[in-house]
Amino acid sequence: MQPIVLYDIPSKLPKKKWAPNPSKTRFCLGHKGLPYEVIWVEFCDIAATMKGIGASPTAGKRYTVPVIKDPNTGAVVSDSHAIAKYLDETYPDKPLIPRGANVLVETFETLFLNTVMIPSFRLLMTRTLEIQNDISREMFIESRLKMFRETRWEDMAPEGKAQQMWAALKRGLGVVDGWYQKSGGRWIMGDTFSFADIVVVSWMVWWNAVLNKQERQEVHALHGGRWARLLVDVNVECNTDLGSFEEHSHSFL
Ligand SMILES: N[C@@H](CCC(=O)N[C@@H](CS)C(=O)NCC(=O)O)C(=O)O
Repeated sequence: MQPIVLYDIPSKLPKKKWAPNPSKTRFCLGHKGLPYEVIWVEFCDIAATMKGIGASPTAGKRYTVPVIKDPNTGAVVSDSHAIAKYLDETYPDKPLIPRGANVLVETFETLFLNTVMIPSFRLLMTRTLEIQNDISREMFIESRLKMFRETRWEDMAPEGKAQQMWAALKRGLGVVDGWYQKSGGRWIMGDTFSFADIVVVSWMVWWNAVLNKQERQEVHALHGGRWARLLVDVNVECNTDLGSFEEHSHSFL
């Protein structure tokens, strides 16, 4: 089998990886044990590169990553959920989305985003600017200001509001902790590992890349250490190495 090509965004971090959506695809490919290689695309080059390979835009008609190009079938697939479905259809061993659970898994991410990410997005975006390569800074600022309907970067997450967003992230995690407690197993679907767990952990890969050490330790200690444990468990399940909360990948101190 020829390696699948994964398009991902680099950063200033030593291992370059940081972005939540491409992380989902890394976990998916790892879970299925499929060989892949990465093509790094700067944030400012995503649209041109994706148009160039014939990839479709995703929600909001934006060109985004992850995108995969599978030389074994000729397929070019955009969007982390569509990629998970494509991988299950084309390489059915070790399913990512259990039969019949498509809608539930997709709805799960919307709920997770609304509960944890939306209330804290602006804070994480301002932190993300710090790890963007210089070439992408301007475009990152411009596009995120437009996305959040702001005109000045300072208004994205001013000090007092940043504290509230940080508190909201932790509160949201408390809700998700409740879901895991009710699941009857260590995964969202009880004893069945699924794309839903990949979703949760992929957003954590982002936090791990942008939060400072103290903040990471705080998340680590929350809910009996659930999040650090889940990150390790998913990495084991997927045979991946996508960071842990102990790893000090970056410091803003
Ligand atoms: N629904 C898409 C969202 C993808 C997405 O937003 N990716 C981000 C990186 S994590 C991106 O490429 N952003 C480029 C932009 O906003 O211009 C998916 O699940 O793949």
